[in-house]
Amino acid sequence: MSQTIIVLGGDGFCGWPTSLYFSQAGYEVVIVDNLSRRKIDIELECASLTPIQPLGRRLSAWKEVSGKAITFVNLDVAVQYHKLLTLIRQYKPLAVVHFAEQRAAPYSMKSSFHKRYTVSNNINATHNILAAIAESGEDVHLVHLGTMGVYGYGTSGLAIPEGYLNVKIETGEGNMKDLEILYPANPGSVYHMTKTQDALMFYYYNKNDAIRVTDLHQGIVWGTNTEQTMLDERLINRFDYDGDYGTVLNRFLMQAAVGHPLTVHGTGGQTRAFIHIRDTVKCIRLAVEHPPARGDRVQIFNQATETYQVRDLATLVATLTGAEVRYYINPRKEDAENTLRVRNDKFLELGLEPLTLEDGLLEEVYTIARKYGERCDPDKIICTSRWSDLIPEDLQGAAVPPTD
Ligand code: NAD
Ligand code: USQ
Repeated sequence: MSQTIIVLGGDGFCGWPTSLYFSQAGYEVVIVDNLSRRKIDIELECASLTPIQPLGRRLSAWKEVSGKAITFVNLDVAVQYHKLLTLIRQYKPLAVVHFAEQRAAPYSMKSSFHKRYTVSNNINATHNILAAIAESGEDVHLVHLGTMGVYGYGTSGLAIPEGYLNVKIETGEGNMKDLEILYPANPGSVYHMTKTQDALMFYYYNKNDAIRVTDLHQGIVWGTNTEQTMLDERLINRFDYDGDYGTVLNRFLMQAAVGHPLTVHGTGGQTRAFIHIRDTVKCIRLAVEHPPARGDRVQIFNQATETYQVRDLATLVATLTGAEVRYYINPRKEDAENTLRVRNDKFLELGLEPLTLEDGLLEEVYTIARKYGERCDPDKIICTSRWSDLIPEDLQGAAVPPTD
């Protein structure tokens, strides 16, 4: 059986450490990436807090350190369909891991250009890979990085199930029928909307072409290093901190490191699901090694290990570092407060032993942020992308702190 894994988006924050993890484990890894994320850094006039190396240098460093080669193919998955098809026919991979999408919600909301780019890139990328697997006739397992955000962030009351929801519907004359449906989609940004569309494409191609698909509904990834990226400075992973691409916990740790107030949006009552990057890579390997059988429906795992309220995270980071917590007008349209419980039994059953915020890794991220703090451009910290024109443009001012 083929031991090749094609990693679409393998130069990115999750894709790079995943590629190294599979390579270390003895798989043949082929990275496909069009380097669009690096080009977006140029557009935003911002760069990773950590000094990530050009991909060629990363790969030669990995060869030097591990003795293992990773192949790189520069290809736009959303556009270069025939090259993608040829690649699948050539390698007949065991699995394709699909990270190759525009993944920042604020970036997707900056302007009509950014909305249209995100839709066109993400939906075409996902459709191209599905169509290519179908046309190739190869039995390839597609593992996709989706998001917890497909479920929405209202307070539903129930622990979010893994993809499917059991419902009862009235069929008339008082008769009830049990149904299992995809959990209703409730996206909170154009980016999240593309992930809900991906889910329908998986449903269709699975039904029509029996493509084996695992969709990983992942929470917010925090941390930066994995065992492999720590082996050599040249292998260092990306650390996004800016208002578009930086995610909340890494941002708070970086802000504390450079002496900026922690930027809590609104009341900080938003509850979100989290996972450390070291658990991300483990989960993806577990998913690759536990594919659904051919003919099985789309397999959905919730890839999250903890839930936290944003203001509690700010308090935690402030306690650890002495940073000031500041409340900003929320640039997003989202519930001011929500509760969230998430089922993650499937990964636990497969043996995942989750890392938690108590495992000392906050300190590790803070140390990295302090080490590279001078690379931070303070002008890029505040989120300027607004969800609606109704939200005031001047977000610099502090808003009223929450009341209990
Ligand atoms: P990233 O932007 O760092 O990496 C994505 C990579 O894909 C980049 O290297 C980019 O150049 C590449 N890419 C994008 N479009 C492409 C295309 N058309 N053709 C070829 N390459 C393309 O993002 P990330 O944080 O690594 O996220 C990866 C995936 O995981 C995304 O799909 C995202 O939705 C999902 N995810 C991320 C997080 C998180 O907190 N980072 C959380 C949940 C889910
Ligand atoms: N937030 C702040 N202050 C900040 C930044 C964010 O209070 O400085 C708040 C936001 O308003 C939001 C929450 O923190 O309520 C999370 O924001 P985020 O930017 O950390 O995460 P999000 O936009 O949801 O997106 C990230 C990834 C995305 C992934 C998603 C998983 O960028 O790719 O899909 O997390 S999830 O949130 O579970 O849908």
